[in-house]
Amino acid sequence: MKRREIYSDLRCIPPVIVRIDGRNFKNALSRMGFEKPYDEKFTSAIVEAIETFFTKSGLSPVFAYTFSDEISFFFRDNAFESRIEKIDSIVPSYISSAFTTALNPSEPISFDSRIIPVHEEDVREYLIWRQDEAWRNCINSYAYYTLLSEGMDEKKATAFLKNKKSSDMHELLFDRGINISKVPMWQRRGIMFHKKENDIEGFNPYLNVKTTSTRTKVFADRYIPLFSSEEGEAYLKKILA
Ligand SMILES: Nc1nc2c(ncn2[C@@H]2O[C@H](COP(=O)(O)OP(=O)(O)O)[C@@H](O)[C@H]2O)c(=O)[nH]1
Ligand SMILES: [Mg+2]
Repeated sequence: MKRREIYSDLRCIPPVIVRIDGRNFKNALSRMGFEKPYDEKFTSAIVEAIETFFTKSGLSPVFAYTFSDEISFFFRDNAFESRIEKIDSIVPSYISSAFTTALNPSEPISFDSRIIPVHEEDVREYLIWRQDEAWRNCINSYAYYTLLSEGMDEKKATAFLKNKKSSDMHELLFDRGINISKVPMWQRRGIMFHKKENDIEGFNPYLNVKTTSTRTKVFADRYIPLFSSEEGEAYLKKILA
């Protein structure tokens, strides 16, 4: 029987990005009564789950990037000896569980998972792509729920917004008093997590000297630059250094 576990030796080659995405979150979050299009409680629980992942899972991503219901992790090391079944099951199950611990949602939730092999120099292009999606998702969600609030049904709103240019949706919202470029930055650009080393000043009473030690903390950054900008390039360089 053991020989039938034919996928267990499938391996990837690091570095890799692991992206997980909430399954059916549009309906699930709506059923559970989360605010639309963005719910601070939901996002705080995702943030807490990612921080727990960094500090307690024993896995060591270089960074994580999240918006809406998806999270990308970047791994340089060969966690689980790079076994695909391990990575694709443990990462999403850990986050599901950490999210549930943080928020105690009224229904079970789950995430799918995929592994994307990348070269170090592809990471910026990947993040530019996902951040573009964060922006599209942001403007589209605001427009969609605005139309629903005016009494349009879901099918009609989806059809109405299909193939609409960002600038048209921008205008649609502006006419209704919503300036999309002024909504919180994390909704437009996503949230980045990376490790930050802090110097901790202490005192050794036996030796009667001041001491300095470094502590690594996870930092959830809700004010990130556009990865496509020069500032974004410098920002990523620092995180990847
Ligand atoms: N109500 C609510 N929905 C959200 C929030 N964040 C993400 N979503 C929804 O989650 C969905 C994520 O998109 P996608 O993964 O393509 O759809 P899924 O297949 O339903 O998970 C979008 O429809 C978002 O509107 C939130 O904070 N509140
Ligand atoms: Mg989803």
